[in-house]
Amino acid sequence: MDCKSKNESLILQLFEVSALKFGEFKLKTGIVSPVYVDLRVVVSYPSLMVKVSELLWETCDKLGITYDTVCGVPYTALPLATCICAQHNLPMLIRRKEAKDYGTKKMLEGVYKTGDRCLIVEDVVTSGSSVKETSDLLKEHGLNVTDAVVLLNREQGGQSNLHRRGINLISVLTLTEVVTTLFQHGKVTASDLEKVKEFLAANDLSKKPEYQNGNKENSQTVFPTKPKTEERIYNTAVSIGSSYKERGSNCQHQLAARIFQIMEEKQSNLCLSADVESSVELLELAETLGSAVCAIKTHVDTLADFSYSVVQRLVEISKRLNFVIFEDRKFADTGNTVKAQYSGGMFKISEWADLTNAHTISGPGVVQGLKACVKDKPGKACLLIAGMSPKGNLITESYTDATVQMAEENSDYVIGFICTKKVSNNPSHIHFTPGVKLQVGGDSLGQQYLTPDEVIGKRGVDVIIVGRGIVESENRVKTANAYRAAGWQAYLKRLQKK
Ligand code: S5P
Repeated sequence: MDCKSKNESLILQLFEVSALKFGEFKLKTGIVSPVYVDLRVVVSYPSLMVKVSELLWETCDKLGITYDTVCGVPYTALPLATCICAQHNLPMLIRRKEAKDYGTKKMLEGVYKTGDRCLIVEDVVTSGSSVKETSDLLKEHGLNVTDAVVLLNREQGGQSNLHRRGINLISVLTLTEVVTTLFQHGKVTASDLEKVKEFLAANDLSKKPEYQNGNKENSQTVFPTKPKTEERIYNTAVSIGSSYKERGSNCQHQLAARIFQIMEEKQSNLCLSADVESSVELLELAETLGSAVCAIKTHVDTLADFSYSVVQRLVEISKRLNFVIFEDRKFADTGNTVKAQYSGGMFKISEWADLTNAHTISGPGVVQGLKACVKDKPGKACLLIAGMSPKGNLITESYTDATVQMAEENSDYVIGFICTKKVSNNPSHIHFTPGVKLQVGGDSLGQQYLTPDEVIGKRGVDVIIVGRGIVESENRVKTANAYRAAGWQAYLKRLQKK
């Protein structure tokens, strides 16, 4: 049975068991709704419960969502999560709604490690507040939450509200699909269909501040990041787990599209960090390794003999060998200062670098300042530093969240991140990860290295940045090709898991 007919048969079954009712219902929020969804009854129909769980699992599987453990939002989704985990041999966690008043007083039951990725399972999403509460608790316990799967999305803004919180909501069914299918099968009237459509148009809770910031009933719980005024829903046919090719053909920014295209064409997700002090050596690296990489990252202020003609030569090589030039300037000052630093001085970075990067510590002004220098150059872009590789760095989860939010708000210029793991579910965002070597380890100054397999395969990033692993090797060409192959294999393996 294909997806469409599976959904159709499920909708009809849910209607038969009165999990979906039409009429006039006053919700706990006070809103009068023409439809009432009560999936609690599903537990009384074991074969239907298994069917629902399988569809939840399959929907995630098709999108290539990866996770280490699963947690159902109490209480209706608990048996659904249990069925998924039992059927697919997955570990599960149980969130308590109230702490026990005896014994350990734990709010989260089960075995997990810090950094484990947890998939949230939910029956119905309206404003998204219950998923958010569960995600908050999981995050407080050190788990990583990026995806939630729901049987029925009531399409009242829950997806946008959760997305602001960095959670990608995957839904098996939408209310529109449910009511349209029931109408096509003669189960509801044209007037029911119209009433639901009108209700949805008038009740987008992502536009209501009290819901944007969390649960209306519990206004103490607030999202840490500023709600966005304009929300962007991703095309669910293309996810962060899709191929570079698909992501490239669906993204708006010229440079992001170009990077995805180069990666696909050259089968390379390797960015060389050309950290050398001599211009001759920089150009030699570009000539010899340019064909194996998608980007070359520079620190021009470390060149002892910098002259503007060097970067002009570099641009010429980048065009010939088809790679992007990324100046790792890590801008971090006020908007006005970074504007001068980006376009002026002796480096004039905005003239020749396709890509640069910035810290977000000083707030959105940094992006505004940089953007102002290249407003007529659509091929220029910036990465925001959402995570760093060195030991003891001070970046926290809420800093990362706010950085992702800043990227969303500046999608005309920001195309991704420097990070050590996937931080955004936006398929247009490119994740660049430094601190990569074929062997794990570190240096004496705090650098920490992970392997291409770990960062691309497990942590879901897109581009590996490799410096000394290549530059200090005996045969740079051979080593660069080994990194290129390792990065690409890890990516192909990740795609196959989809
Ligand atoms: O967190 C970071 C961010 C960056 S951009 N950690 C990093 O190592 N980098 C840069 O990546 C760093 O400045 C250097 O240019 C490169 C890593 O070089 P490697 O020799 O340690 O591979």
